[in-house]
Amino acid sequence: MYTQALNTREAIGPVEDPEHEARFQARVDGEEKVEPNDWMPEAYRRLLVRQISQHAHSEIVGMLPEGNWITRAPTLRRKAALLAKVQDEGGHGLYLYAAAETLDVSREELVEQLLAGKAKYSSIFNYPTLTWADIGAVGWLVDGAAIMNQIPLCRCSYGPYARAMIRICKEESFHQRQGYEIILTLSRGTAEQKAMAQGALNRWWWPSLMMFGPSDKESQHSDKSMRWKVKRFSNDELRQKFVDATVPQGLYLGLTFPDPELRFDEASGHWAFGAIDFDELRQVIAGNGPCNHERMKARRKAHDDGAWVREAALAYAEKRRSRRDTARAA
Ligand code: BYC
Repeated sequence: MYTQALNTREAIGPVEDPEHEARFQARVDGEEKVEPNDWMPEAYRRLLVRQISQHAHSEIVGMLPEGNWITRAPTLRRKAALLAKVQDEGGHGLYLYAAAETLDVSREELVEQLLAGKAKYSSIFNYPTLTWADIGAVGWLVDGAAIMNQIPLCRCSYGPYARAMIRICKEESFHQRQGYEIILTLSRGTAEQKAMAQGALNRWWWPSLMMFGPSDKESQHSDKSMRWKVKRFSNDELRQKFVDATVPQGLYLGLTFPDPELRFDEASGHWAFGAIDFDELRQVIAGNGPCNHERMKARRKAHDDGAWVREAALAYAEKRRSRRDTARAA
């Protein structure tokens, strides 16, 4: 892939070296961007490959629960918006795979890890979209959580990831509004429509909070990630920001959050919420969520069905290369 051509790191020097590491940390602390050909600690490279590839996989698998409703959207306007949104998610996956490829790993390798069940993707996409209101909830809550997590990634120390995130965040904010508008329309509709919106909030609220990952106490990567300015806020900090931003939006809709402990805490100025079921998150990440099996089956089928496209693209590239070689030789 072309992005790998950016990377000529073999010529740059040893991957573990305290002197280089101190200089690297000073650059990061000084808010300089790290670029593909710069020296970087091997652990920094691995942390980025892990996070960026999981992020790319999440975008691609995330197309499935929403793609499921394209043919059933209630109006042409809703259908066009949903189609564009799902296409955007595919585009986000592609920018992210391209960013990962600048780190000495190929897209083929990453996709293979996903299809073999060895790579993670966001837990949220292992929940089903049962009603049209769920499409609203995915936009409002899932994209809302994604934006909260991803805006700080625009300032991530690794240049290609940070730059990819700028465009992704612009598109995500449009997605969030389209979701909120669906839920707003339903919550101002008939009693049945309002009940649909409430049902979607009931189903998606807790899984959305789980998107931010384990608690700070349990998070394995946060320390390093914050030191290297990949992450700018901890999992719990971002989760709290999301709750503070989202609860007033839900109350404006006249909906009730499925959390009897949710209350505004005057002393801290934050919304306090009940305990998250982190066992459920662990189960979903381990492959035992409601839709893990179905999602992977759909991805494998799409990959197999697309084999002819990849073969045709390779054959076409080979034909162009050999025509160019012949023309040069003449
Ligand atoms: N689901 O040490 P921790 C989207 C894993 S796409 C699954 O805190 P870290 C959208 C974690 O990977 C949304 N796994 O990790 C698309 C690690 O396992 P490994 C995706 C999770 O990296 C379409 C272990 O648990 N967004 O927005 O410091 C339509 C320990 O965690 C989850 C991104 O990928 C989870 N929820 O923090 C609509 C954003 N949480 O790798 C919307 C970029 C944790 O050691 N990623 N794990 O095997 C991040 O910001 C961070 O990677 C996380 C986790 C906050 C997710």
